[in-house]
Amino acid sequence: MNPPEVRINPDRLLGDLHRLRGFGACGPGVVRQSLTPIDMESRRWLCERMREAGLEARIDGVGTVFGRSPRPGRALLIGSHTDTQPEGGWLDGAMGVIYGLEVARALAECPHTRDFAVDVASWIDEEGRFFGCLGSHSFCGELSDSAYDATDTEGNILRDALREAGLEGAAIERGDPARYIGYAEAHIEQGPWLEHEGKRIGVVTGIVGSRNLTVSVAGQQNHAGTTPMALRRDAGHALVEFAHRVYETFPEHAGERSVWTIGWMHLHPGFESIVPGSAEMNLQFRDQDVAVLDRLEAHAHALAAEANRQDRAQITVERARPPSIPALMDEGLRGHIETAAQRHASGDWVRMPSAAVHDAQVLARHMPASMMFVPSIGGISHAFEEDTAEEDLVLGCQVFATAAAGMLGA
Ligand code: HGY
Ligand code: MN
Ligand code: MN
Repeated sequence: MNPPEVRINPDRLLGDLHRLRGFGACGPGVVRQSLTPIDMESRRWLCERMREAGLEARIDGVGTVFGRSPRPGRALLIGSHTDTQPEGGWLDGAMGVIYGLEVARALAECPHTRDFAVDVASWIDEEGRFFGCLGSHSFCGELSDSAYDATDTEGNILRDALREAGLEGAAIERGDPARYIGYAEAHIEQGPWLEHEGKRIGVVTGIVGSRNLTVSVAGQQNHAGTTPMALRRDAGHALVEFAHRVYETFPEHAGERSVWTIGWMHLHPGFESIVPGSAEMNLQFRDQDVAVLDRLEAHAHALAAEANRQDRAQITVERARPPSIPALMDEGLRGHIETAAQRHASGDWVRMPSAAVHDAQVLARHMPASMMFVPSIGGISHAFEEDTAEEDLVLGCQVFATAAAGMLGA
């Protein structure tokens, strides 16, 4: 299964990556949250680049940039996202979209593969400013109308943000799974394993599921001086105690690779001389196994019940948004990535799970899906310092292009 020599253009690849980086550059990182003006500016640029690559490109009604190949026959769909976290790295998502663009160009330039169809997508809002993996959910017909009422942390409503972005009434791109042989996504690993193992390519076997809970506490706002400690119903104390119990007891209920994170805490009203009357925090946890996720979610509720029996502040635990569901990658597509990795990075590749969530796990519910990783320097991501060695970016794209040709039957 040795596909012909499809050659990427490293200068063109790196040029587009750095041009995209410029939209919202913030030191070495990027701030380009979905549907903001800078994000829409970058989408218009990407749309133009897709058209120059011969794709019929447009920005759809939820903000996904979609480039459809005019070539006949079933296509390979390649995608990722170009929106970032509120403090994001320059490669998270962006690399996979520009890889898709470069693969479409490289296959079109190779006599053996010029008639293959490659569609390329930048899915809107993978990072969940409003709704995690919004674009891939929409493309796959999984988006309910209520999603348009989703809000960001400042209370902006998705429906309004789409109108302000000039997308109101624009047609929604709906994927027809019959058009595709499958989906492929390249991404930075965002973790330390490839670097730790001394490998340059990760062939993804499966993607974790993630659950996001909101923990809310109702106490009694009061005077920080005159209220005796024994009489307080201090929501802040109850929340911090709950958080402590999570870190103390989750390991007993977790799987080998489970992770959990408290990303934010709010105490109300948040002044030094007022005992907090209410408080809330998020609790996110991830694992490849739904049974483990169920166990951890049940334990979070058990911790709240245990705390409430002390009849101080009252704790409630509820889902902040629908869970993201674990997914296994397609073995056939994975085999093409492995063949390409063996060809261009013999001995430097490894199979591995994804501890990050990705649009690929949404597409995997509708067609065969695959993912490939390149290393993250220091394993850092979702931070301005996120980076990948240039030679790994170039090698990754070459492996991905050869794999794509193989998937399409070269
Ligand atoms: O959080 C994630 O795993 C993804 O990077 N949004
Ligand atoms: Mn991310
Ligand atoms: Mn990402």
